[in-house]
Amino acid sequence: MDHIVVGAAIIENGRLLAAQRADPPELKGGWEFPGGKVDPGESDHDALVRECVEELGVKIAVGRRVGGEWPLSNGYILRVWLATIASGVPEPLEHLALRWLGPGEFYDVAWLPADLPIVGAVEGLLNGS
Ligand code: 9L3
Ligand code: MG
Repeated sequence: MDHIVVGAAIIENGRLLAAQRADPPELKGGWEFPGGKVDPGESDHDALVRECVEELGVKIAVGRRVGGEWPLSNGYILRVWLATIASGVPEPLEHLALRWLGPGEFYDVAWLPADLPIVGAVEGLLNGS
């Protein structure tokens, strides 16, 4: 669908996967939930699975939705789901780096402004609050 971006909050053993963007220049170095634009005719779910294969080389299992629609600065909206890794080990195929953030480390990276509020929502879901 037009203007929809999907992102994955991938959790493993209580740790959250953060990915450092390589581009565009204005976002380079910022940390995000991996994901990307939904293609025309593609479901959100299929786009999320596809993006995690392309960007990380892993097959994910999609879980609960994290909040509703998170605004992006370019008029797009971001939809985020919790996810776990079904197979593979994530590699930064399109990012500068990946980091697993343990409990208490969720704010140790410079999240993109759009993604930052989502981190709190992820924490809330994990803590059951
Ligand atoms: N974006 C922001 N936060 C995210 C993701 C996956 C994407 N967690 C923004 C960055 C780009 C746009 O959405 O401006 C499209 O993302 P991509 O297809 O370049 O990854
Ligand atoms: Mg992307």
